Amino acid sequence: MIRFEKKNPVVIKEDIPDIGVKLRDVTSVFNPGAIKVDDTYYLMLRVQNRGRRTFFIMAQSKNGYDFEVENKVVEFKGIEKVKERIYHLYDPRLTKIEDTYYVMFAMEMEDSTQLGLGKTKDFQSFEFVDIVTKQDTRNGVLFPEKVNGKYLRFDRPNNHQVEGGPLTGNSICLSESDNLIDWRTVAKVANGTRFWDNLIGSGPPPVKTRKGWLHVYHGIAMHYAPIYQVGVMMHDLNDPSIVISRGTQCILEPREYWELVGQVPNVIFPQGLIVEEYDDEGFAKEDSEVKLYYGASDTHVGMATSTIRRLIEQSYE
Ligand code: BMA
Repeated sequence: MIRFEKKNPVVIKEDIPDIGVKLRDVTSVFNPGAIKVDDTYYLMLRVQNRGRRTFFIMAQSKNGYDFEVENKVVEFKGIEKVKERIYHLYDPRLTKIEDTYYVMFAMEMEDSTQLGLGKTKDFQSFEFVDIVTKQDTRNGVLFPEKVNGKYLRFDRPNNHQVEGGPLTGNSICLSESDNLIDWRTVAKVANGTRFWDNLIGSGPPPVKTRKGWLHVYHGIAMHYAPIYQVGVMMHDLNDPSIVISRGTQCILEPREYWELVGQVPNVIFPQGLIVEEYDDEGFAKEDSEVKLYYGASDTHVGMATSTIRRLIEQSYE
């Protein structure tokens, strides 16, 4: 992938307006969900205040790199039905299914981290749907359409304890659902390797191409201090539990100072992938440019570009 040259990082903490006491002179802005509707690019930003609490704030752009950040926080109506204490919502991913935009995010609660689901039709008012996991899980990404009559998602159960570190995970699973609320794990689809991606989790939601589902993910090298990088694999169109190809090298790693240095150093965390062109049947065109939005060192938002063709190629390299 090639870092966007004109401007990077594309969103920094100085872009976040003063939204009152809780969000004044914030610490960082990172790990955004992204989606393009007609000619508008939307980011759902993860903004962290000085109490290191996370808030979601929407931003819009007409060119994909100059973003105007809203001066209000995203509130999910109905989230008060959750009786357990919620500490943070974080790492949102945006997927359009039929005429609704869904947000899947991590919910850090008293005893575990679960996946939550929200929805909106206009990016102005948001509704909380439900908690959609039963075991500690992060990195949930919804497929943009049903496959064989089922809603699908990739998710990453947290069943790997890093010594002295967080509960994390080393395999991505495929889950299915009839109603987007009750989910069943179908298969473990990919494990971490002994090389650059010891621990893994999905990045942005998968993209439908003529050659299969394109799946960008993050891989963590754990040999010393963790390094978060980006990788790519392809899955069978009719049965996404089948991995057709998986790159042996990362396709983007921390190199710029703003990726190497920050709140958590050495982190590129991909969460939003925008495909510029789809064909009439809804497949991403191979020549289409893609824009990847990522959190850089848990401090800023970066953007890199590529094409569908190149990403598919890299899943074979
Ligand atoms: C992961 C998540 C991300 C974060 C990354 C690097 O486990 O918590 O939100 O960006 O660690 O700190």
